[in-house]
Amino acid sequence: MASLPDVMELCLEKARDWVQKASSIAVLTGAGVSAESGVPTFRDAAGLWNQFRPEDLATPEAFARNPKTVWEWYNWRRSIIDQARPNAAHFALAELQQRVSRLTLITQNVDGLHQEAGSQRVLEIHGSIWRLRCTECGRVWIDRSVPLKLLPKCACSGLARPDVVWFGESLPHDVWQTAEVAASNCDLFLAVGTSAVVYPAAGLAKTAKRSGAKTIEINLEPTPISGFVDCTIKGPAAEIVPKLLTAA
Ligand code: BJW
Ligand code: ZN
Repeated sequence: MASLPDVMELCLEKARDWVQKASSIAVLTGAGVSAESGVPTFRDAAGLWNQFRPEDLATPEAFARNPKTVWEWYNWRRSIIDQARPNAAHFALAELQQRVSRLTLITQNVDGLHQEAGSQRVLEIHGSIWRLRCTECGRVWIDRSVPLKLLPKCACSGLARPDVVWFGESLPHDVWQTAEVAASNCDLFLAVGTSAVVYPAAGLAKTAKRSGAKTIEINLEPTPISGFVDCTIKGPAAEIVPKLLTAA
């Protein structure tokens, strides 16, 4: 009987083969892809949601109740992300985009590390921690200052909020549409470092599978999508993703 490392090797071989043959790839990344860059995840043992309550910090109601508390938390996270650099997984995905005729990178991350690694046309379905949005006029702008002077205001004097997607909020319509189309039309779908519990992002793997794509998951732990993807590779993203690009 094949041992566990053998099964993993076989899976990696299969995944490499699919990557080499694919002409259209969609990749969904989550916090796990930035973990090795020092950016905290949400739901791991040391994750943000084990230290903070999402209902106090990541809902529009929380911001309306106490914008200063929410902004202080985002300022703290901005300071961590500001020090972080892309890791080997970010760089490998950027390189893969150069090699494949079509690669759509869909990220739930707000840190901007994929773009810093060189990925193009990144679909930030949960927004960006570096963008601000006016709660009055809706204007959006980039401010990379760390720390941000609180409370930030728009030119119209309206209060600004982080341009991220909180629980109960809609995803940016066009960005989400493009992500769904990419998942429906790809021949290979990769889910990297996501717990696959937050919807609608978590539904993209099933969309891809239903449309006939091969599906691969890379994660340290099993997730709700592990049961139906074609292949789960257990391991750190910064080690496994570069291996997908090497010759089989
Ligand atoms: C490693 C690793 C390493 C670690 N290598 N791996 C259907 C069913 C049930 C509920 C809902 C539903 N539809 C909607 C909902 C409600 C809700 C929801 O999903 N709730 C569930 C939690 C129950 N969804 C919403 O409210 C969403 N809005 C919405 O649906 O509007 C309707 C609509 C739909 C379609 C179009 C238009 C409108 C909004 C969700 C917003 C989520 N916001 C946050 C905060 C973003 C801003 C910020 O960063 O501050 O997004 S919450 C947080 O979770 C963040 C993340 O992007 C998101 C996902 O987390 P992620 O990335 O998966 O991280 P973790 O920590 O959970 O997992 C890390 C994984 O990595 C783990 O598995 C580790 O094992 C692994 N890992 N190190 C490889 N080195
Ligand atoms: Zn304004």
